[in-house]
Amino acid sequence: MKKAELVFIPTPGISHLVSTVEVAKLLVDRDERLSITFLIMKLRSDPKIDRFINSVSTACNRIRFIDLPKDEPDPNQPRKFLFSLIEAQIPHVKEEVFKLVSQSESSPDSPPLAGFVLDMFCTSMIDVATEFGVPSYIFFTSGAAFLGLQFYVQDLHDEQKVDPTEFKGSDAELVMPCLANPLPAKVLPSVMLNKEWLPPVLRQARRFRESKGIIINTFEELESHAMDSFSKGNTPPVYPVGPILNLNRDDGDGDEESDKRKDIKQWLDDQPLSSVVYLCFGSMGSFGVDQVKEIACGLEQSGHRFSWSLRKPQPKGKMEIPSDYTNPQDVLPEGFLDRTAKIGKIIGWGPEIDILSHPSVGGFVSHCGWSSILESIWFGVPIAAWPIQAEQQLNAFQIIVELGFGVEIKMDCRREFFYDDNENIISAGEIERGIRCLMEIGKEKVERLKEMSEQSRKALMEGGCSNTWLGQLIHEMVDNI
Ligand code: UPG
Repeated sequence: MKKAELVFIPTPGISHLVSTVEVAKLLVDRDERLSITFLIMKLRSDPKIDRFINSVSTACNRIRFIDLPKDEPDPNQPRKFLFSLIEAQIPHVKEEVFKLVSQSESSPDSPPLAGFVLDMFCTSMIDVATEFGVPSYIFFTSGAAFLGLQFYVQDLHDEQKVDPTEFKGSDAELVMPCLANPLPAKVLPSVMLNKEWLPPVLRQARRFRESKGIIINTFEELESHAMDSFSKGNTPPVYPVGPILNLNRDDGDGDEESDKRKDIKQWLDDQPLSSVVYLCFGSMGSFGVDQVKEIACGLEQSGHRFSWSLRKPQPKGKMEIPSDYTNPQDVLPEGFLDRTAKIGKIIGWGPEIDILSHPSVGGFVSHCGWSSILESIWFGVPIAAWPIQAEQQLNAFQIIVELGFGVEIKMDCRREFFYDDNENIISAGEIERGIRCLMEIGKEKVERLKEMSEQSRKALMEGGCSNTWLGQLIHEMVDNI
């Protein structure tokens, strides 16, 4: 039997790490010839990440994890931090891969190295794979439309000599192959409108083109337009193998996290069917005190039941997961907790999968991170879009305009990468309106969402699109070496 070893290199953010590990699980579960070594970049110890990694390495004996040496962020260069962290790891990656290759050469039982699977931000490691004479695959944790947009912007810049940053503040609408509708320039991701960030975005897209294939966390039925555009364009093969979700979260037993989980479940069990609006803004999602007060007022005015993942603002200039408040009343309007005691629950970091899968949850106010979108589709919970950063404005456009099952808090909302005191405040009135729209969402949208939810489940079943693409990917990775 021809065996093969893959080296996976994720970036440290929890959403990227978790979905990269989940795709590795899909691969080893599907084909017993495969084994995978993860090289993990650690910023600092995070119990959530540590627990997740421990549970996977205990459960899957063909996936193992090696920690790369820790690197501390340069507080003066928060924007450059991710890329410099990745660059700094290149020598350590070479060292670990060298050990792996030497081991496989000296022991007939060790599988030969067949390739690298790199997080979308780790394209500089393509050169390392080339040095070892193996191909690189990219794992793209966002949707196919964002991948298509990156190729479109790079083509616009390199071939048509248009500077995309000139679209900042413009009313232009851009027609591009990866979307069925014209994209208003005001929902272009900030990185594409910013002179400092554009060069790495362009570099990334150019390097994607050098890879042997791009594995993507989506499914054909969700993004058929974007997937068609790849089959016509000048790109490497794109493998949509999603939705890749971490549905069986194991939080251990008897610890703080599992007690919290039980408490939230108990509270949701006591609420009527589809009555609760869940608010959560992703792994890095938090707001300053002024915005928190507006959200509280908007919620109260809407009169709907709620479960709110309220967390402290990210420390300025640091890539840290925001922590929970010890005393949320310190930042909420006076008397808010008493007045809403019977209808609301402030939860801090919460078990999103448990919440979205609970029948009492009827709507999700979300920042539109790609994993949250896939999770909400899977469980058929409609989203009110409140994008913050990264590619989230585009994701909001997709669910509202392209797919027609999302509603809007504000589709073109954005703020600086790292927590910014001068964030654009969304008023309580806008939030109240968005929540009402969400909780009174029309039948047609609900039907469309339900249909997509069913498709997302079918995609992973035997004979489903993503399941078939996964088979083709493995064939490419193993049979052609
Ligand atoms: N989550 C929880 N509890 C919380 C908050 C988050 O379980 O209280 C989970 C959530 O279920 C999801 C993940 O954390 O699985 C968050 O992922 P995602 O929704 O993708 O958001 P981000 O963490 O913000 O993800 C980053 C980028 C986003 C991008 C995504 C994938 O911010 O814009 O789409 O990575 O590339």
